[in-house]
Amino acid sequence: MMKIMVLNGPNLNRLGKREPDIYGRETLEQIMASLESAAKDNGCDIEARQSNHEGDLIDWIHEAGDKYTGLILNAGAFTHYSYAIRDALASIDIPSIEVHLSNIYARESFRHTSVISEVTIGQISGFGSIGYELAFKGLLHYLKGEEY
Ligand code: CA2
Repeated sequence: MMKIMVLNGPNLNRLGKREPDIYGRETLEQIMASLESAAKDNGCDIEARQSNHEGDLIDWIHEAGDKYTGLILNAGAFTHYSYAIRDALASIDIPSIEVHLSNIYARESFRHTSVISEVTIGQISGFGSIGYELAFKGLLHYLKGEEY
């Protein structure tokens, strides 16, 4: 059984409450429930966690590297400047995919940089909540060793 860790970073627990034009109307719980059901249909287990704290995310990245098959990560604003999260991703041997609900390249210039994308196998940005399922599909494809 493949086990996928899904991590969500700062402020993503506020989804569905404000800025629906940018982030949609679904809550994080609803988005994770849809992902879990899509994963179950493919015989995969999802462990979804959210934290507003960088250290929690780093500890969970390490845990994913030790105990999981793959990692899906929306690091929120840490994406743009956290070398510590980047180093954590570089320190594990499982594939990870970066997800953003919004198109970070169509927003403020500080969001155009991702310091983590070099150490992930790919990035999904701008497709809203379905982005997590696209990332899951890409990860599965990669883990099965299929060609792109
Ligand atoms: O588009 C994404 O998924 C982001 O990772 C979301 C982060 C942002 O800092 C990144 O640049 C792009 C922020 C999440 C904030 O979520 C909110 C939810 C409701 C209301 C306000 C913010």
